[in-house]
Amino acid sequence: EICVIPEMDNQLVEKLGQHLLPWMDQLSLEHLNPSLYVGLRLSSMQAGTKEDLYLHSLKLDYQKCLLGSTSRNYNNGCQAKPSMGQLALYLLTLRANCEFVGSRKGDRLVSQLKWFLEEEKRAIGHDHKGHPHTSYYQYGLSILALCVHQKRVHDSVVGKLLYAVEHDHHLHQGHLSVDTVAMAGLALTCLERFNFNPDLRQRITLAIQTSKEKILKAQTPEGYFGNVYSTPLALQLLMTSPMPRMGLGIACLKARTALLAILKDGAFQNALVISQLLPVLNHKTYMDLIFPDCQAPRVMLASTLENPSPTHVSEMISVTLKVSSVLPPYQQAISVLAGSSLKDVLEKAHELGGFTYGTQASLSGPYLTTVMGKAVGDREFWQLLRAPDTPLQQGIADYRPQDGETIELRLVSW
Ligand code: B12
Repeated sequence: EICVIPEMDNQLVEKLGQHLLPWMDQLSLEHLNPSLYVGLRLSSMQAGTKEDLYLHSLKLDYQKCLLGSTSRNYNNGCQAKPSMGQLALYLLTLRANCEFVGSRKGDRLVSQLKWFLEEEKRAIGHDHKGHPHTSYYQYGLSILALCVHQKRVHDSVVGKLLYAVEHDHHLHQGHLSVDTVAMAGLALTCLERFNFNPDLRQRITLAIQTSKEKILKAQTPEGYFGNVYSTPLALQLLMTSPMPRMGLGIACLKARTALLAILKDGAFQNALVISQLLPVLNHKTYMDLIFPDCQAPRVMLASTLENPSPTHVSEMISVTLKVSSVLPPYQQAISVLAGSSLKDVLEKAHELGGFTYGTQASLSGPYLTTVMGKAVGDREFWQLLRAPDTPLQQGIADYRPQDGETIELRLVSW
């Protein structure tokens, strides 16, 4: 059986693409997002010169910050070095533009990524009792990035990913992370295609099968794999190759129907998740970065003149903000304009006094790192929940609370 996503309404797909355009005007290192470029190149749409300029900025900044001077107090305007996963996404960006790393600079990037992986391998440890400093998601992503550039990694590095798939090390707080499993599956699929680790061949084939089965089992009654936002990556993996008798075809059709409904609802606001979905809607996956088709015709995206929020409501709503992970606990009803984001609520609470918070820019948007002066420790995070106990599926910038809702910020380990 095969997983196909039949053509979707062009206008709907174009609207998604248009969502990316404003992000592509933001060319500071903090905002540059290699995933956007990859998603657009694997989509049926293009942004013309804006896209070229974006690639140019990505190259300048990433190369400067990754290869720049190593002297401690001279950091050529780089706030922070891109992380392992960001470096991996940058390598995918180059492939999306049909470039191979080849030059001396490129080789240094490859070495850096390999070195990152070695460090992570060490952190996981011989007995697999430890954890990567980043995550298995970034571990898989990095192997994938090297693989599409036809760069091999040691069996011992691949072995850690295999072990994680074989032993459910993708659990986040007891829940299967479908995104992580999908990324691992994509990385292993690439390795299998090139037969880069022949001694591991059987285990790789089996682990790909296992990750697909896990994802199919994680399908919700509505049709999502995991949740709505992990469905794009899950589909990318399922679309890579057929599977014998697993109900694959039906499962994918069901996911497509669910996606279509939620797309019409406008649930895909986040540029990163859009960038993971666009390839799927164009029957492409990250596997297509192995031999990308850079000549494929893509339609030009027109920026919409449509005003962003045609809502003229000035209605106020009340949202209760609660933090119990600190002493004394904080709880306060905050009144904000209807349609405000959770970030607006936090900001308002801050203005009213008695509440502080801090964020860090990430490819998914502002990531909440500090609440009431309490910063997250190793493998901890500030979880966003709707009372009593429902974790939010969106971040503070995207989630828009309803009137009367209670939002809890809870420090948890993962
Ligand atoms: Co998360 N997370 N996550 N996450 N996470 C994903 C991004 C995704 C897509 C998963 C999903 O639901 N399918 C959603 C976002 C959906 C959307 O945008 N609409 C998601 C969500 C919803 C959350 C939470 C909001 C859940 C909650 O609390 N209810 C929280 C964030 C709350 C906050 O702001 N404090 C959350 C937490 C986590 C943990 C478990 C802590 C880890 C991150 C810690 C770590 O890696 N050291 C986590 C991971 C690993 C991921 C995952 C699987 C990979 C991210 C990654 O490494 N990307 C993605 C899956 C995906 O992207 N499809 C989900 C690659 C690197 C290169 O990109 O930007 O540098 P990066 O990575 C950083 C950010 O992604 C950040 O942590 C990464 C490491 O520093 N981060 C952020 C992780 N999750 C989220 C979520 C949001 C909204 C933001 C702004 C940032």
